[in-house]
Amino acid sequence: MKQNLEDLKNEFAHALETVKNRSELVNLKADFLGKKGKLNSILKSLKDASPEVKKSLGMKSNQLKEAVLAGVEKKMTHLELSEINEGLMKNWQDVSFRGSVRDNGLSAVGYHPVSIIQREIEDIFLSMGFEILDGPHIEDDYHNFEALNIPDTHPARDMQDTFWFSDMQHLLRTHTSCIQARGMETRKPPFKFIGPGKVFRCEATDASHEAAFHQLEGMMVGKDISVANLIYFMKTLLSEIFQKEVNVRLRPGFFPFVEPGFELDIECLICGGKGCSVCKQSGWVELLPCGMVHPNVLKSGGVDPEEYNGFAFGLGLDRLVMMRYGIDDIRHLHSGNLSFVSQFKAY
Ligand code: FA5
Repeated sequence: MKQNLEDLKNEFAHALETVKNRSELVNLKADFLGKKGKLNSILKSLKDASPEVKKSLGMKSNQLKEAVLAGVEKKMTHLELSEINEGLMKNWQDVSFRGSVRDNGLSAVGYHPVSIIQREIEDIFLSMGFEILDGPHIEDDYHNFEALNIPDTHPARDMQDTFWFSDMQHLLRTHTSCIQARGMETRKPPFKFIGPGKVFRCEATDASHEAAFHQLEGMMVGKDISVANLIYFMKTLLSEIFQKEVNVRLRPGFFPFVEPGFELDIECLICGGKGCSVCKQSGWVELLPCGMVHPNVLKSGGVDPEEYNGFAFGLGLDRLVMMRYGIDDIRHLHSGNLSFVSQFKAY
């Protein structure tokens, strides 16, 4: 019987060497230690042996059992490591290897649709003699509000929910109209410029609202500028962008920095004016608030309102993009999804 246990030990050691994977190992373990396994069948044959024999062989069989368990565990660790290494070798990539296609972010993906339209508008206004200005995202209270005829106590401050810095003097600009304020400070009339950029409002998002979105400001200051000039530039802009007639409506709008002020809405091109989540079932999308620059704003910018006047507008770029491409939710524009961006024609 002792010999049988000795033979079983050798048989196990030999079988263990030939095991190639984890399922073979599990089977081997069952074959030796399972209920109907080889060790148990030896032990069963001991039932009629004397107590001394049972005692001595019982000890030996326990030792064998422990040796089998230890062997299985060691082999299992070895097999697991080999599997991991094999997987790594199969998926190995030389990260320093230079690919045959170089993607500079434009060939495969293209410009973001907001950039495409922004550049088109910049070209339209450059061709009409406008300058392109930039301004800081972090603004001061003066340029975002005060210089635009919105003093500290003015209720219009609540029209735009502001992200303030802890000093309560600086903020993330809520509109590109601050570019007007800064542009006037460094120019003598006549002048005309546009100022595109990102703006920020502490607002809940929905199909047509984002907390960070894009506007494009425009301003023209000179002598005898009229609402007719303003409407001419707005119409030129829209017909160039859409390359077709679009239905617009002009209605009175209140902004402290213009007088009179207007809201130029475009008929919703997502639903054709029938009503949808983008136009909030109204059939119209607020796109282009505008108006004649308020004399107080001209004064703050160092321009004499007795001699000069002008118009200003603040285009909602994201909504314009949505209308042109038929995008039914503004959040697609900020999703960071490259497959979404790659649908749009590069500039
Ligand atoms: C303004 O921001 C004014 N500064 C515009 C202006 C400039 C008026 C010059 C007169 C003269 P308003 O808050 O309405 O106005 O925003 C302008 C446009 O930005 C809106 O018509 C809309 O197209 C877009 N817009 C406003 N809020 C959001 C938002 N949360 N998400 C996306 N687009 C928005």
